Amino acid sequence: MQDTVRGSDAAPPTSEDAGRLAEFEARIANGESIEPKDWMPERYRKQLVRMMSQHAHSEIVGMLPEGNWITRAPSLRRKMILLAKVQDEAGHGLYIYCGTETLGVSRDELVDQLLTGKAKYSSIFNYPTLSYADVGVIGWLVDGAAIVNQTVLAKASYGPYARAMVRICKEENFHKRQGYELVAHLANGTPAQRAMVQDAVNRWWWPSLMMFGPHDKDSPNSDDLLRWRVKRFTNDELRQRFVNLTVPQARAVGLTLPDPDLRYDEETKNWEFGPIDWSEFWAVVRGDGPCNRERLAARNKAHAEGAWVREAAAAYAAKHSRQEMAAD
Ligand code: FAQ
Repeated sequence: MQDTVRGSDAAPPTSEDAGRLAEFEARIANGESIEPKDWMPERYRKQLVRMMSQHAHSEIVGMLPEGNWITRAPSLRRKMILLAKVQDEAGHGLYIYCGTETLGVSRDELVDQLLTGKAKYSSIFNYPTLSYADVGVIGWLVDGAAIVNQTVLAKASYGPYARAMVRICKEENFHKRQGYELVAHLANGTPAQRAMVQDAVNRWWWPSLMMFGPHDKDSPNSDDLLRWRVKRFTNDELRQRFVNLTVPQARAVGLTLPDPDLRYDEETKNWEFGPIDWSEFWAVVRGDGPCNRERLAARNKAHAEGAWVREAAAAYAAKHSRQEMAAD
């Protein structure tokens, strides 16, 4: 399994550590950024490796559901947009793997955890993409949810992660806009197009709400992450923010959301929503979602087929380092 971050593996703090911990927490309280060579509690490092690696894996596995439609895009324009978007997700994965490596873990190790099924990645990418409308709805809802989460992570206390998020969020904004533009186009199209996009919304709505993680009371990692300002808001707070932003967008294009309990609360100014099916969420997280096995098989196949590229790149780097040493 991935490195545990549970309490039992932590050595009891020495008085020197207690002083360093107080200094570290004072820096965080002061809004300072923690950088790779700074002292940090082992638990902070492990929490970051856990969360950042899961995030990087999500970006890479997240290429698969939409990538499924690249060869069947309905026009050259749609194909170019989708290609650019899926390629961006690969870049996001690479920035975050690089950020995770600054915490003393190698990318090979992280990729191995993904390929052997030991690592988690976002539940959302274990659902199938059944029509081209799914491409629009993923951009609108899934990238929309990612933006709500990641805009806050751009202020996370760990510098390399926060800086990666700034750039990623700029690109995610383009992703969301292209998705919403496609959704609006279909919603204003023929009855068949309208039915297709409504069906996609019906399938992606609840899994999008699950992206924010379990309810706060069932979120064992939130305490550490909030105390050390990796997270700035809880899972439930960000989920609510997403719902509040998204309901008016659905209404603007005449689409409905599949929740009979959805209603606006004048007092809290929130869109209250119905219960989330957590048994579905945990089944997907455990590996029993509709596409978990397919996704891992696709990543393993791609990794095996890319072996010759990694070998050639390593041979090229070795050749250049020999040439540089000879020239010195
Ligand atoms: N799926 O204690 P918490 C994208 C696990 S966006 C699977 O609340 P935490 C863009 C969690 O790991 C998607 N597992 O955990 C894109 C933990 O298990 P562990 C990725 C989940 O960390 C768009 C356990 O449940 N974004 O890729 C999920 O405090 C379109 C208990 O949970 C990020 O990763 C889930 N949804 O809060 C790409 C953002 N939720 O590790 C392509 C960064 C929870 O103890 C196409 N991550 N779990 O064994 C975060 O903000 C946080 O890690 C949360 C979870 C909010 C995801």
